[in-house]
Amino acid sequence: MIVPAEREQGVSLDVVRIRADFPVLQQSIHGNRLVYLDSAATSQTPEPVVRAIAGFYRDDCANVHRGVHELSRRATDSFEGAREKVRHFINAESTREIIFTRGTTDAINLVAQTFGRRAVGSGDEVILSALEHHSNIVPWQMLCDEIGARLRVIPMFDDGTLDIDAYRDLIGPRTKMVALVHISNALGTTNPIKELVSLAHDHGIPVLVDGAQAVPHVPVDVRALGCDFYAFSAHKMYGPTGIGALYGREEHLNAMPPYQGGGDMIRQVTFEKTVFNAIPHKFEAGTPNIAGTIGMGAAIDYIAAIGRDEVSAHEARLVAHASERLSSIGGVRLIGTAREKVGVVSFVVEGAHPHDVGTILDHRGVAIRAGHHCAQPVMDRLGIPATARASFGIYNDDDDVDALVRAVLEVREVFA
Ligand code: 7TS
Repeated sequence: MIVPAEREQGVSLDVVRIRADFPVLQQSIHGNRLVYLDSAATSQTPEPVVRAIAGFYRDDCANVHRGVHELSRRATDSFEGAREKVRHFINAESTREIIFTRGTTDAINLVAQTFGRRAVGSGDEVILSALEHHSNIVPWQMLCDEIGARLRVIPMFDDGTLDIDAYRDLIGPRTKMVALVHISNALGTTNPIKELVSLAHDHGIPVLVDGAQAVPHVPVDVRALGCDFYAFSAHKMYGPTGIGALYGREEHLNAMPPYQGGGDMIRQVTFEKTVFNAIPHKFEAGTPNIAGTIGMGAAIDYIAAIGRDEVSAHEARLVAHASERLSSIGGVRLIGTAREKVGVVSFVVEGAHPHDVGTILDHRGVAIRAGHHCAQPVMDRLGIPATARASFGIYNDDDDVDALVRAVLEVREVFA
């Protein structure tokens, strides 16, 4: 999508061409061009992904791993083909290490309730960070409450970066699990995951990484990161809702008990005893979201065709540009100013509640999210109830930043 001459000059993606793949972006909202800046919540879906999902229902709809007939064979091939795409996408060693889930939340709950339940005992500790999304807090809290363990939290500085020295001090003989977000959805902070994983591994402690906000924006290599588990959702990376993946190291997955019981996760069932299926099927009870996995595979193909390094560079430039423009507006304060920041720009406007900011922006066709972003502890730590958050994707460009800035200037006028 990038012309070679432009690549040399560091010019960005061909956004006009990319946008043409997203029918949803062709509409106006309240008489204005839709400027979609809420991809951190859910990204939009390009035509090839929609076609792949529709194609399954139109031409190949059947259950997987069961039938001897042609349609079932095709469905199974596409389903397992998507698993291979996911494996390659995060550079896992084997497709046995890729479990399809409903998304990031489902993946983290799976690990907490199977691996976590065995690894963490009464009096033990689970370390999280101050930057976590609720979905990487609540499942661990539920587990700890049930078994009498407790959560320890890596504190963060005012700029939204974690205090690594404090993390070092938190790790102790009672630490049995570490669960950390790769990139913060509320502030955009990129955590030094490889270093954080390695510090835990020095003490033999396993690490789960919440990669929901990382996979759409930066190349991810689970083997290079060294993590034990990595969770993400398709709907934040141009794929469908209701599907995601959990990467788990093979030796862990083999040792873990199943999460749910049912069809497909078994090898043999009698009323006396069940022999479970091999991984990854042991963790995929019941008919899976077949169309979803196929859509997720198509989304991976779509991103790969554009180029992950190119996506990363384009979005880094947009985030820097938006940060600079917004912070130059009087009365606008950026929330989260880490140097390593990806995908999102959170901000507050003096005298205006973020929800009012969001509403005025919506009237100008600019879609952002306003609220605590399912990261209430981040807001509490910074002493604010909420932020306005613009988040970026492959279809955004400088015109979108201009529209955002114009609308925020209007907010300033209204609330001055
Ligand atoms: N982890 C992070 C870092 C997230 O940003 C989200 C969703 C989740 C986990 C949960 O993902 P799910 O697909 O299982 O729901 N984040 C957001 C957001 O920022 N705005 O809406 C959802």
